[in-house]
Amino acid sequence: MKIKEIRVIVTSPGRNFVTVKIITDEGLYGIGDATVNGRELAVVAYLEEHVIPCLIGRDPMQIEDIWQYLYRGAYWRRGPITMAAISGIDTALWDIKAKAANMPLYQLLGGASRTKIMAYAHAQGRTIEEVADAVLAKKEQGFVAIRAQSGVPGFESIYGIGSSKGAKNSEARIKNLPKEEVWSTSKYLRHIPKVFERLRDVVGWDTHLLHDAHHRLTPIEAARLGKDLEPYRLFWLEDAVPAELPEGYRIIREHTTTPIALGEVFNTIWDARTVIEEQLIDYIRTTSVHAGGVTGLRRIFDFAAIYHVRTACHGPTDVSPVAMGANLHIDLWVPNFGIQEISGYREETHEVFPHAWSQDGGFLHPGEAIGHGVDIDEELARKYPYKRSYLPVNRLEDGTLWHW
Ligand code: EZ4
Ligand code: CO
Repeated sequence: MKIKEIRVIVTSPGRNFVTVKIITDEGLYGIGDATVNGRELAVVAYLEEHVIPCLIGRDPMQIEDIWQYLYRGAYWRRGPITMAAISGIDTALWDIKAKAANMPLYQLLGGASRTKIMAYAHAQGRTIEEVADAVLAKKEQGFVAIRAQSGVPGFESIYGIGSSKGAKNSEARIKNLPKEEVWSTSKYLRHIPKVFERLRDVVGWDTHLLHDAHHRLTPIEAARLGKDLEPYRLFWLEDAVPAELPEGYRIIREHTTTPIALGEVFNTIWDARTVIEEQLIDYIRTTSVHAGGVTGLRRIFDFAAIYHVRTACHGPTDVSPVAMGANLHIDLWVPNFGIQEISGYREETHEVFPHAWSQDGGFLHPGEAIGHGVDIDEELARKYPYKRSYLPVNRLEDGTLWHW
């Protein structure tokens, strides 16, 4: 079997996605997600100009060799753009291999280790009561784990809480540039424990509660938040501190027993090495789209298992249904599974990416289709052209640029 053609499909059914489609001379094809939210076309150029010409005519069964060729062979290793490109190719190749083997991907990985995949949903609100209502609504839908994000008094719009009315007509919105938000760590740190105190009152103790600090704190601030949240027994505190300095997580660990999750922006096992090896985290949040495909993710997860670190694939709307499908196969197999995030997709997104994976209340399953079970309707995809789009940026009250 030979790789005959590789297409890069850019589509925007509600938001931008970059999808790789590898077609073989025997008619089998596979698809992979290569989306980097806000920097999509950089991956397209990387694939089209630098990766695809090297792969035409190669044996698609040699997944490991192709991975090494694209990783080591580039000389310039790692980084989100390179690794998303490798991820898209790798995921499509695993799709082809599983189809050739006439198996769902999880069988090729070693078979199912569980019958269903626990997922967590997002709940958010501007006020504590709005958050409480949103959490109860998700519980009602059958979720046993829920991430709760709250507005902070005095701020119109922050991460995880819908954009404010004012932002709709802002200059940034009109020019289609990044929206700017305002942030105060001290106000946030005072408010969040009150949110979780109330949430335990309304939801009880059987529902897992999670919270995402979205990389905004310093280690000692994160340590204090973790300590303040201990009475409410969080499932985890996510992305407390940017992990460019992974050793910073030692400070958090010294002070709190709140479990720590990290890794949605990691690209390789090297990014994850210190925090896993020193047991500074409890959940590793890498996914197939940003951490080197099925090949990269499996390697990270096996390494994590040695250190009692469990898996928790990132699953926002910008991780496409293709990567979601691949992640679910890994989730079903991986011995040290923890949880899977699902923030949900718009109807148009489901239509462009028909998938065998399914949701039943708060649990997911990859399905029994051969391959990873996710496809792309290319004709429909063409109806949703790419539109430049950015993540917001964040500033402190005095204008200092901060982490969003
Ligand atoms: O901000 O995927 O846990 N989920 C998250 C996400 C990220 C986006 C960035 O593209 O933090 O909402
Ligand atoms: Co997050």
